[in-house]
Amino acid sequence: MALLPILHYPDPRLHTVAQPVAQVDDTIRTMVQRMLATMYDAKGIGLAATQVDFHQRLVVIDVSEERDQPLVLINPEVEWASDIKRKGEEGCLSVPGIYDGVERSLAVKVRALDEHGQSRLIEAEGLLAVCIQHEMDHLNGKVFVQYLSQLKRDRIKAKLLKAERDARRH
Ligand code: QAP
Ligand code: CO
Repeated sequence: MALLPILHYPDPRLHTVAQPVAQVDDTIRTMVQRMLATMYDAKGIGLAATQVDFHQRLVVIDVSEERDQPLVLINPEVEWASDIKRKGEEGCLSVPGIYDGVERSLAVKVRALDEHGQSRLIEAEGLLAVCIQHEMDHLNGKVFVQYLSQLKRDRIKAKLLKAERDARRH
């Protein structure tokens, strides 16, 4: 399965708000397969379509140790989020090598379509709940570094732009 290039922060395309998937058809299912392959190859636990420059509301996740429990969320909507929040360490395939604390709801209930177009209610807590919130942010054009201070964000931007420059000079 062909891998997809992942956009890196501060690419402005990461701030695009994704459109709803109109129909779960073979085009979407192919995109799901390519996104899963890309996520597993990059050793990620979650990937939103926005990160591969496809601006429809589609997310893939696998938080299992064995990397054999793919979760596909199409047009996800939060039905409920716990008022109790906790700060946890996050990273992002679009922000390589950077990890910092972000506050998220401890648990969420999310309604989404699966790859067959079936509506499902996902009740998540722990790492899965954090991952779902992180990936749904991407669909709204939000990257986790936007929760950090301006100073940290500026440092991260500079570091990633330099890394990109150095990679290109090779
Ligand atoms: C989002 O992130 C997430 O910097 C998914 O060098 C992260 O898969 C949700 C990754 C943490 C909850 C907790 C990051 C891989 C993967 C890197 C990822 C890297 C290699 C990030
Ligand atoms: Co991310």
